[in-house]
Order: sequence, then C-alpha cells, then structure tokens
Amino acid sequence: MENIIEQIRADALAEIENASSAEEIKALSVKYVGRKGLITLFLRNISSLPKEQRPSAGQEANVTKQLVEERIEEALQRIEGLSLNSSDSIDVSLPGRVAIPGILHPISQINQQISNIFKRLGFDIAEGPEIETDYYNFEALNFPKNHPARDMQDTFFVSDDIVLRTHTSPLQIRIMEKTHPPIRVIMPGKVYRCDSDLTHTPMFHQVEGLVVDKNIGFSDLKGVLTTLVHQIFDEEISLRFRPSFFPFTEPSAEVDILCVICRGKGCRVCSQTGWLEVLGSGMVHPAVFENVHYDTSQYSGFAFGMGVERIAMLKYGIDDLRKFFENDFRFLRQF
Ligand code: 2U9
Repeated sequence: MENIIEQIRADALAEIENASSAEEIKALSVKYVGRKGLITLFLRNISSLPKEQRPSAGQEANVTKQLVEERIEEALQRIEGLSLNSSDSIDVSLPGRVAIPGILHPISQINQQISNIFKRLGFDIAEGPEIETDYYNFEALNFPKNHPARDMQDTFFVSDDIVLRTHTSPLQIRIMEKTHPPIRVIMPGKVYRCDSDLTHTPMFHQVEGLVVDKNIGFSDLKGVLTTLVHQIFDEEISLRFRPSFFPFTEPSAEVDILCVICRGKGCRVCSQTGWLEVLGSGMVHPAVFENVHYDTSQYSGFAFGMGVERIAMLKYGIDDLRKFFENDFRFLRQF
C-alpha cells in the first residue's frame, strides 16, 4: 500500500514541476486532490485495508495530500507571477495618466469677450474674405494710389491689384454697399501686415466696428468706446481720447488707458507717458460714404478698430506677442 501512495506522490510532484500553464496545474489539482482525485480516492479506500495497515497508510496519504496541495499553490503563484511580468501586462499600481482638459486660446477668449460686449449693445457680427482687391482694402477707404498713408500698412501683395487684407475695414465697405443704414456691426478677423518683432506679427487679429445712422455724433463714439474699455479692463479705469489721423475717419481719435503698470507715473511699458494706446477711432470720412453712395446730408457714423493681441498683452501683462503663436501649453493654460 505504501508503495502505491509513494508512487502517486512521485508522479504528482514531477508533473507539477513540469507544468507550464495555470490550466495544466488546475488539471493536476483535479487529477490528484479533486473530489475524484487519486489521493482522495486512496484516502476513501483506506477502510478496506487490513486494520494494522490503516494508521500508517492514512498518515502517509494525508502528508502526501498536504504536500501536493502546497506544491500546486506554489506552482500557480510562480506561473501567474511570470505572466504579470510579461511585456503585455498592465502594472495597475502605476499612477494613471491625467487627461488635461482643453481651453480656449487667450486670443479667442478676448475675441469672445469683445463680441459679447457688442452683442449686448445690439451690434451684429460679420466676417469676410482675407484676400481683397486694392479697391476694397485701400481705394474705397480713401487711400488714393501712391498716398503715403498706404506705407503705414506694410502690405502683402498677391498681385498688383490683390492683397492680403491689412485691416477688416474692406468688409465694412462691402456691408455698406449691400445695406441701408441703420448699421451697427463689428468685424472680428485675421489681418496681415509685413512686420515682425516683439510687438508685431505678420498675422494678427483685429476687431473693427461701424455705426451709421441719422444723428450719430462724436458723443456716441465716446459712449460706446468708454463702455467697451470699462468692460474689458476695469469699470474704474481712466481713459482719454487723443487726436489722431486715419484716411478713413475725420476727425480721428486714439483711445488711451491709464498705464496698468505705473498708474500714470511713467514707466518703460508706457514709454514714460503714463498712458497706453488701446484702440483707434473716428467719425467716418464723407469720402468713404460717397464711395458707397450714402447721402452724407442725412447719415453720419463712427468707426473704430483694435488689435486683439495688443488688448490681451495689456490685460494680462505679456511683453512678447510671439508667445501667443508658439502654442506652448504651459503658457496657454494660464488663461
Ligand atoms: C470704414 C470706415 C472707417 C476703422 C478704424 C482704426 C481707427 C484704427 C487700428 C487699431 C490697431 C488698426 O489693429 S490696428 O493696427 N485701427 O486705429 N480703425 S478707425 O475705421 C473705418 C473702417 C471702415 C468703412
């Protein structure tokens, strides 16, 4: 009898040793220590042995059963450990990858803020072509050919007569050609100028606006632009209207805010003037109205324009315009 249980034990240990998968080990568990396994059956049949053999056979079988169960457990742990270390396994203890939510680009945020301010004031929003004819970009806006004011615009020419728009004003001519007053509209969009340094990029974003109706005066211009500047920067901020020149407006004024850095004392940012220029404006020049066949004895209007990057730089205290175009997420996610 002892020979039989010794043989079963030797076979079981050898087969467990040679098994290479969890399935094989589980099959061996069934074969030796399962309900109908060889060791289980041996134990069940001990009662049929001669009385004097039963104690030693039972003890031997119990020791064998315990040993086989231990070896099966060890073999399973060895095989599962191997499969966890293999290249396609997942280490569930590693920290997870955090999904960083996207944000609107700061220029888009300022654009939206400006659009929302004008929507509340009853303005429409219009968009138009970025490639324009000389007529819409210059001629209709009272820039005669060879006029020195064209030099201010650093134009990209596609051909003699076709340009990348240097401002969104051509769209205002197109709108006036198709629409009768009253007009209250803003034009956000990309514009192009052949210029590149700390405060200029060849492409930048502008928002221009146009109001045309009966009895529109400079006080309307001042009211709308004061509301705009107060809502973008701060309700308390001081601003001033400073005489200027544009071919398409007369009179013209640039709008300055009290320097956000030195509060008027004079510093490097405001070139010691105490003021920062934020936008340009003026009453629409009668020559522009004549080009779109508006009756200047009945209608008047004002227009304005601002660079969105410049507004963002002043609002957030950024000194290099190129940061907006590098798409470094460490910079962009701050806004
Ligand atoms: C029409 C008539 C008048 C739009 C205007 C400005 C003044 C102005 C600059 C601001 C910074 C351009 O981006 S910038 O370099 N713009 O100062 N723009 S008035 O005047 C118009 C436009 C269209 C028919």
